[in-house]
Amino acid sequence: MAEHESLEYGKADFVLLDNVSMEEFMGNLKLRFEKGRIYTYIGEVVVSVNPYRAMNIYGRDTVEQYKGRELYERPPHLFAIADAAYKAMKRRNKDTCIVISGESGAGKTEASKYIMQYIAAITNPNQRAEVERVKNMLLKSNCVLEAFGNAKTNRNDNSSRFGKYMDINFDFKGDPIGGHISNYLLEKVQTCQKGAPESLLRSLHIQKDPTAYTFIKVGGQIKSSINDNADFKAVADAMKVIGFTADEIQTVYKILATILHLGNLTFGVDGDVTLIENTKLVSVIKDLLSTKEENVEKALLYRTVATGRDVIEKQHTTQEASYGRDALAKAMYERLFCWIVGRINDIIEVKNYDARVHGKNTVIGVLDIYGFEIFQNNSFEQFCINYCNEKLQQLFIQLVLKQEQEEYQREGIPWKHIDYFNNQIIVDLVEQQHKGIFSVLDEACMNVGKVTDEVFLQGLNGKLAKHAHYTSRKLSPTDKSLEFDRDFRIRHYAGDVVYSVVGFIDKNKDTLFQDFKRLLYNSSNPVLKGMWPEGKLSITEVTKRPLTAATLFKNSMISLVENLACKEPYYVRCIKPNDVKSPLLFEQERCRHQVEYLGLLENVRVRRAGFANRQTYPRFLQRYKMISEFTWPNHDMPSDKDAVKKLLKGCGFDHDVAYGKTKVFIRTPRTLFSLEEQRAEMVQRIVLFLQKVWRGTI
Ligand code: AOV
Ligand code: MG
Repeated sequence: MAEHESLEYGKADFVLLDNVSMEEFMGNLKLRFEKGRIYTYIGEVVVSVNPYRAMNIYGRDTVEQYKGRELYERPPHLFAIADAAYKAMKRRNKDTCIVISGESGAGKTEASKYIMQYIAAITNPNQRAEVERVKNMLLKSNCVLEAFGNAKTNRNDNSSRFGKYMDINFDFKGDPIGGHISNYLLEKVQTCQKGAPESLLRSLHIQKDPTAYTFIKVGGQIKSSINDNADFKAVADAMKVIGFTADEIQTVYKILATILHLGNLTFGVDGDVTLIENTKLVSVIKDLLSTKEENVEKALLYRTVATGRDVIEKQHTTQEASYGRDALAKAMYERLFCWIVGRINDIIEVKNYDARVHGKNTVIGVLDIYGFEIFQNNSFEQFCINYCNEKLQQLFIQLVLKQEQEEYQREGIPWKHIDYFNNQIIVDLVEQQHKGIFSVLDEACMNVGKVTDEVFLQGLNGKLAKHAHYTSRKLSPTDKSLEFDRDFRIRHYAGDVVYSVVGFIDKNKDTLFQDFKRLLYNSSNPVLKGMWPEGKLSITEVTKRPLTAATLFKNSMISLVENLACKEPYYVRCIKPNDVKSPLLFEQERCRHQVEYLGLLENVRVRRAGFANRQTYPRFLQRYKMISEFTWPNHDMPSDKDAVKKLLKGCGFDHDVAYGKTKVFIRTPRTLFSLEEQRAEMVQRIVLFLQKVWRGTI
């Protein structure tokens, strides 16, 4: 427990509160925030409050203070948790992960960057060039992914519109040798014009004024920070450093430009012929896509369909053409983003690592996802994002609240159960086979004939009418928060969210006409062509129904959680102090709500009643037997458990431990630290002794 700070800053660890009550918790959180102490522990969990101002606590000098230290030796900090994860990985050969959670704008992405920066700073003491290169690429990849995957929202000016999990691989020396990024569902077309130089804009036929582009206007506010130009350069440089070729970078620009131009395309009719109104744009687009004008036109206006053995070309209505245009823009952006992640992975993945020579390669994973969000209008994307947050909360419950308590029970340690809200019921509501919302959605999409959002909503109402966390306008007609017939509401762990069903079906099917895929595949630009391999298939060869967006997302979440659960987890719980991005304002009610739904009070209770460390008796003896005459070199007790008891009693630590059936539980980290110190001293003495024997002085 951190005891190194003056009490004027409050308690550095919530476990030290006199009484574990909401009032005391909030009092401490507020006091520390106001004193500029944005981090506080709950045991090994870091609670972080977004300061909304630059803090002078991430520099080289701070890194030095935390390097190699134990958690409780320094004031709470992200660096301490990063160091703990690093030590666990290095000393015990464990794969670890750092899970950062909290709602939109709470500071997750910033935290993930500081953690990466810390890991980069403390590794590679020998300045090996290859390791330096890898570190540089890992850091730069952040910048590129943010440029393409973040956007301004109502909740956060730099909101992550994709989830990111990054594994950093380490060699036996503890130096980073590579990495892998998994990305999760990118939300929406939110391209921002990134302050490109005039000459480039001209070559892409892009106007300097961002309001000239429909997609930028629709996509929310225009990101007009004064740094656009510098940002652009940073991204361009980062791509170069990572190893994107000039052709690849050019193609990226061309795709972005195409997407912007597509947004301005409009359709009209002449008699019964659908046509493109601004044909000049088609000519620009065909150049950007390295294809022929007639191909672009045809793909936008016609659809090839197979009816039995015949293949015919069916003309779009203007409405269908607009739908196709938007789907194309979105698909191109999403594919571009995934392609960028894939390219980065190709480049940063560990190569030539031979475990037989170098020992086990271990990883630290850092998870930074999109936080829980509620907008004015919530759709499929918010639904997925909020489900993702439910999954992570469930993991936290499993690992921190549930398993911990179950272990005490199993081991026969006296324990009074601590209650908490288990959100499994909401996770099931979304993902359960047959009955869950995703299943109902997939079913509705598979319907032959009537496939509409309303049919989906009827399905939900039919299956979930009695569910405590689900309701809809139809089921609760007098409920004022449900304004429209299309609304349904989920009671999430972090609050109620009203979703509109409009668009769920389309977004779930996520279909892009094969004609577009073929158009892009037939480009004479090999980079673009490479992004669309399925364009190779002719219409008669495309038979398999692709997995829906919901199914893909659900599967990716399940495997993410499985992956995290088999690592040693460290948690950062981020809190957003206010809605106005103020460094001064601590909105009591807002913060209390977050403390509540994050389950932090329960976390303190479990932690406080619990034990910081546990080890099986044989393992404990193996490590510490040398510090006691009763156990060194061997003990003559009836069991290892008795031997451990004798050892700890002899050292005077008996009061701070509990003896379970198979494990010894140590309450405070300080005790463990003392044991470690005594062991180190003993090792030193033995080494000296052996040296003397060797030199013949004994
Ligand atoms: P998020 O990742 O949790 O939201 P960010 O990490 O992007 O939130 O933080 C939002 C903003 O808060 C940043 O752009 C900074 O201005 C400020 N901020 C956060 N942490 C710090 C810090 N430690 N020091 C100074 N300023 C900070 V989202 O991605 O929307 O869920 O999707
Ligand atoms: Mg973020």
